[in-house]
Amino acid sequence: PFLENTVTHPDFLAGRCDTSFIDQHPELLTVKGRQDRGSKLLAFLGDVTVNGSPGVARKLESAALREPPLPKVDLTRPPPQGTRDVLRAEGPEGLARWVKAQGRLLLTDTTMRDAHQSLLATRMRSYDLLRAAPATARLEAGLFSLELWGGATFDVAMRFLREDPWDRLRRLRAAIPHVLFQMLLRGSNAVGYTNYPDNVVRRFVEQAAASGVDVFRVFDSLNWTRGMTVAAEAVRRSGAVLEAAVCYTGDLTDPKRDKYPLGYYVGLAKELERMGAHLLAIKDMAGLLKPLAARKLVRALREEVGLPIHLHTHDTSGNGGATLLEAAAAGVHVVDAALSPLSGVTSQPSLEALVAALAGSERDPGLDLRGLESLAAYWEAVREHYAPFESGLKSGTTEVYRHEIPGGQYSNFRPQVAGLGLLDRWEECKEMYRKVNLLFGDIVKVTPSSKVVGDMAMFLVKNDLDVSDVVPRAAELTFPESVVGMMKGMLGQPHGGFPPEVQQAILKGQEPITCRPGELLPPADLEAARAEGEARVGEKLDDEQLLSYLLYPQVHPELVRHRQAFSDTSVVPTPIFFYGLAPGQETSIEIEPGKTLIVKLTNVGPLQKDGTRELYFELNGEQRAVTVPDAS
Ligand code: 3PY
Ligand code: ZN
Repeated sequence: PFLENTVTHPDFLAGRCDTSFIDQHPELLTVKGRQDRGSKLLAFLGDVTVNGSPGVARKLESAALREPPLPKVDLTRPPPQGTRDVLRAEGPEGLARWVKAQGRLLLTDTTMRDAHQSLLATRMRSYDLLRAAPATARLEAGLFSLELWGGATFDVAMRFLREDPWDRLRRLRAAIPHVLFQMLLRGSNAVGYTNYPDNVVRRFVEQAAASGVDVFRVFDSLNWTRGMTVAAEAVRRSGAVLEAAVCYTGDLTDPKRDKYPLGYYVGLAKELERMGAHLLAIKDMAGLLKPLAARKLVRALREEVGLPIHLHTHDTSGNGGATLLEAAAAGVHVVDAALSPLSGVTSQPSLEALVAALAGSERDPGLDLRGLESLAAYWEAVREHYAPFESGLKSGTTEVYRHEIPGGQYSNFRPQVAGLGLLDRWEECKEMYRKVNLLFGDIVKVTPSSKVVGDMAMFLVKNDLDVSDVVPRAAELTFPESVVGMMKGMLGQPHGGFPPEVQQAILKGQEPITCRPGELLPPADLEAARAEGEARVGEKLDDEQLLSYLLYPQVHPELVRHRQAFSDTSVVPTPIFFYGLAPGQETSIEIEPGKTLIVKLTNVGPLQKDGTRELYFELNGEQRAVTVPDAS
């Protein structure tokens, strides 16, 4: 019925049948009854084999990719106890006391979130995360936490990987019961790019805590603490750990850059302490915190603030490891690092290198290096599967001290620039990013404020303009919506305000707001949204799905339609998911524990007059044919 419906559909006949065709026409699949899971997966495999995967510009040969070697660990023994047991026994305040009482340096492994966000455009699939989970639970039992959720992963999982971020969280939680799970929450922007109504932010936090998040790193993209209050309260009420972040920008070692002196950070940290934070994060999202600045900052915060301090940096300059060691010497309690194959440059510094550097010292993290190396061998092979998503940056660069592009944005900014056909002007785009930051008054740049600076930089380069054109030529220019929104106050208020002449020019007479944007948004009617979402996808939405819909009302229905058409494709091995099969190639897909499909592509038929191809498969030894619209 699927094929019959498809090839007679008017859009299809008119050639409007790119890879989103099926997503937009789920009715094709339901008109004449449900298909079994095997057929749906074959339809998916046929589609990716013929049409490729959205966003994959360069197709790899999936058969040539090696199988990532899993560490040899005894999985019959339960994973050891860990920090989550401390939280359960002592509560968030007790956990904070426990952290302060440790002499060893505690570590957070960011491999499963920021590392791939910063190196591979956030494309790491649950398939690869889940396979590593049982070994991680055992070999990294001594970590402070695993950062594995939030930031851009929520959006990218749904939009590009076509998988459910909640499902990822729940399944990782089941496999790793004893290590704290940490997520990155963008204050009132939650895991999105705009402001959400307060009740949506609250419900999101409650649900994330219920589904498995223990530690919420909450930040505001302009360091505007008022923008963090709703999320912070919700985290505390849920019984989870509130790790409130001060975002670091500028340069504490440069007396000429005096907009953000030590006192600025200490003042902010005290505000966050008063807000009820259990831990304080220094969030150095671009890797601007030089080693000597880290020493100064950690010392000052230890003296002036009672909270345990958790440092997050990026290794973009190549100085990240030195920054962590200086911070460790100055008494930081926890630091972020990533397993070596996903460390370095725009990601975090290497976790194993840090463990090795501190071995035998009073800050020895106490993790087994050999065990970490065996996990690293797995991730090294996994990374090879994601080659088309590499950002292209091969080595550290001190340029970051000038352009100040966050690590998590860098791997996305370049493809955006390429998408606008501006890659040959990449150097100019980075320089424009720097100039736009200064035009806006030298602001904190982290999602979403960093995206606004990036949008403006691309806008100016694309239109052959300079920052000096913005004020005099404002009347004739249509600035990006995100830029207007930020100038209007929709991301909150920056330290010192926006330069008034720039703000007025961009707003063209609109009045900026100074209140918390969430105060202007009426509460979302959750049950009405649920009914609307259910009507759009033709199935029930549970509380998790409702939140996905509230945060991403366009993307979530596409995810559901993808599942309706193709079933849950998160079970497909990564090389096949992105690059499809070649004739003669076989793969096995475990659709649920103990239930495996063996799929072999035997042949790909020629292009038919109607724009389709016939693909011939063997599914568990049985011949099957699939007709796929060829979008090329
Ligand atoms: C995010 O918000 O996704 C970030 O990683 C910010 O650094
Ligand atoms: Zn980061």
